Amino acid sequence: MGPFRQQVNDLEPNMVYKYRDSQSHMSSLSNSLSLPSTPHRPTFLLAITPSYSNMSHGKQFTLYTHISGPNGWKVASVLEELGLTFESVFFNFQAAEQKNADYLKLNPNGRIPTIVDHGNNDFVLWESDAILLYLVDRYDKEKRLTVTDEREKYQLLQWLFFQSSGQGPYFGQVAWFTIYHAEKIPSAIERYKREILRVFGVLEAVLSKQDWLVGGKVTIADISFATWNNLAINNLVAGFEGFDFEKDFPATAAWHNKLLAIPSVKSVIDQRAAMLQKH
Ligand SMILES: N[C@@H](CCC(=O)N[C@@H](CS)C(=O)NCC(=O)O)C(=O)O
Repeated sequence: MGPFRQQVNDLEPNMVYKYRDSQSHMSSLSNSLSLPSTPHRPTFLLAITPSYSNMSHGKQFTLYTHISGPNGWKVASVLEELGLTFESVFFNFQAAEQKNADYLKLNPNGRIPTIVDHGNNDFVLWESDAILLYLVDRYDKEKRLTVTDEREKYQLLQWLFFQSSGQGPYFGQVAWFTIYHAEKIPSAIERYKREILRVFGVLEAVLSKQDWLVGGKVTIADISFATWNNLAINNLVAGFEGFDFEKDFPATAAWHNKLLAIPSVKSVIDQRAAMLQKH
């Protein structure tokens, strides 16, 4: 039991973890990032069922996620877009719930997101882009969010790999060095902010010639970038050396706005903002 945990054994016996955070104030930056900067005080936390997979919520998927983490919301948007039902279990990172021994049995990496597909013998999968691929391969029967041409399939993978190796981890370092790293190291902060601009530059070079990353239509490749980009634009590089998204990266801005107009993408961005406001 962590310092802020209260175990309630006779409530909601099949929920894994739920918490409600009574904390009312966080700085605007930490509000938008993975970890709250001030002490996090859940008013209750349930740590109950021994089984992470046999859920009784009746939804097809369980999604282990976090109210702020862009990678979890990305998965939620594709689940929503494909009309799949899911129950989100939000971890409290401050209480290190993502490192809980039971959760590590599902995801040895101790991070979010992880899904359990109760419609496929409780199949467990982690790494957000692997999850997106699984969802479209198995459940996107009309191949709306993916491609079928062989060369385009590899291009789709190329963008997903670039997102998971070149976008998410670098963008996350701005959050780390701005908020959580004990020492303030301006050169590190600057390096990663510049890396965000570099990634926007890569996207701009491509999107100034085509509307979508691959296949001439929106796919999971585009969607996989949306939540981190949104955080970067509105927060991580906001105000950095006169950063002006629309002016500096017009094609990427137009593409991003088209992504935000997709109901499932807009929905998760709005849900995230509303939850951060509340917590
Ligand atoms: N490449 C992974 C990254 C996962 C990741 O870093 N998730 C963050 C939240 S967005 C996390 O769980 N952080 C908590 C931690 O590092 O303990 C993916 O795309 O799923």
